[in-house]
Amino acid sequence: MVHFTSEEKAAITKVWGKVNVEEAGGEALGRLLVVYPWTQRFFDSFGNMSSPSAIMGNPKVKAHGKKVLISFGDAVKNLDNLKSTFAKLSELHFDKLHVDPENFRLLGNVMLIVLATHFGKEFSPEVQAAWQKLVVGVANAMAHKYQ
Ligand code: HEG
Repeated sequence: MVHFTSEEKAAITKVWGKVNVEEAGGEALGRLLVVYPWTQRFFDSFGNMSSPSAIMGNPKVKAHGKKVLISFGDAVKNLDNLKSTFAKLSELHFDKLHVDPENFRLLGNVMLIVLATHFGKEFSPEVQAAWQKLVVGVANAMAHKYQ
């Protein structure tokens, strides 16, 4: 289980407060689909994903990315109990959606890249370290109900 110091919590919360979930969510999911094309198979109802620009401009990708990032925001509010926070979603992704949990880790890494590009110097090594722990914690929590 990941544990966050009060400094890490402060660093995570500060950055999160400035994240535009609509923009960053679409960008993170879009980049996941471009960088790891096999992840597109989960979204075959999303329409045109024929090129990186089609993916990044796809309104369904943007909408779903926003949904995922809003849900990710629950992690920021529940840093001390990620497992219970994501228990229901973990079950859904396992039972119904059949998403391989490795993809949660990939999405977490893409999230870090998006934050780094948006925040530049503000995304200092210490801030990155705190966020890195968070994305690992969320990926583990999302994988927790897999059996
Ligand atoms: Mg998932 C649905 C959250 C990673 C594929 N995802 C959802 C929903 C949420 C969510 C909140 C809507 C659930 C509902 O309708 O009740 N997803 C979520 C989080 C994370 C994640 C928090 C990781 C941190 N999801 C993820 C990844 C994939 C994926 C990596 C695939 C590569 N999610 C997926 C699919 C759906 C959802 C296929 C259903 C989409 C739909 O048909 O509406």
